[in-house]
Amino acid sequence: MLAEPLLQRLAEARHVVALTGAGISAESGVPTFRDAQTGLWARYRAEELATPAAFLAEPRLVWDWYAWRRSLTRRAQPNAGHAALVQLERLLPRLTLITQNVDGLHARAGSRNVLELHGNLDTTLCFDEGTVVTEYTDDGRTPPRCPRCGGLLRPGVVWFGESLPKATLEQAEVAAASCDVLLSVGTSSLVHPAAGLPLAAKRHGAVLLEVNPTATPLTPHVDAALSGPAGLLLPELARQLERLRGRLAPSD
Ligand code: BV8
Repeated sequence: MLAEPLLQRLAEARHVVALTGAGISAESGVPTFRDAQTGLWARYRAEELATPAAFLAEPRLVWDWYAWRRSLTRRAQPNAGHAALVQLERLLPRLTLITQNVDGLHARAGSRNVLELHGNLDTTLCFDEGTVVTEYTDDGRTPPRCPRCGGLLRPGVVWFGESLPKATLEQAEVAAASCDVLLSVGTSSLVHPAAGLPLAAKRHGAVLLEVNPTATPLTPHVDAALSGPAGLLLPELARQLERLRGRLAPSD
């Protein structure tokens, strides 16, 4: 697990950022973004479907893909990795959780301060107006239509080629630039601008930790690469921190 000096840096951190990707939800049974797609979707690559062009070309196909993913995430439960981040939020003076995931599992696990960079599967937008639609009638047409303008409805996620929500991205950039430790968990570190946040943190003097069973483009830049599943390593990290806290408690 984490070497003592780095654990000490984590224990003394005033502000920690956790950046998560699809890997933290893998142990909840939610396929990662770059897992080979299965069943009906085996012939498509996620990056090909998660674009405005794909939606305009095949609205029913893309809507159904997101409906299928929504059905998976609704059945999924947060796992020990999500729970460990809730525990770290309690153990640390300040934890900012930035996620690329759209599955809502961090909030369901109890994390409070979550920045969803790429939106959320449970939000629905009017494609033409770009506004949130909370209620609509399902008249059998797929995708359903906007009750206000009749435009196509779409999932409230950020597609490739679309800008991230401005305020959320700014909050994430400020957090990365001001944290003492950044923990990158379960992300292939390929998608920008999210993938740039750990290096921005490092440029501002933060310690970089990575939790991932495989190496990523970020790995050469981190202070410690914890190789393994988040569901195992994050609870161990929280336990190490708690034990260290216990040792420090009398002199606190
Ligand atoms: C934008 C929502 C301005 C939709 C997603 C700079 C350089 C290069 C390219 C670009 C750049 N700036 C912009 C781009 C283009 C593009 C991009 O980054 N392309 C990449 C692929 C080259 N970015 C954009 O288009 C972004 N928009 O920048 O706007 C702009 C506008 C026009 C033109 C240019 C710029 C928008 C990006 C957002 C796209 N939407 N999701 C949906 O979900 O359908 S991104 C999608 O990928 C998911 O959100 C996912 O989270 C994200 C990243 O994937 P990961 O989370 O990392 O998941 P992945 O499957 O890849 O990896 C899983 C990892 O987990 C693996 O490493 C695995 O080893 C690990 N793992 C597995 N099991 C476990 C585990 N880890 C721990 N425990 C386990 N048990």
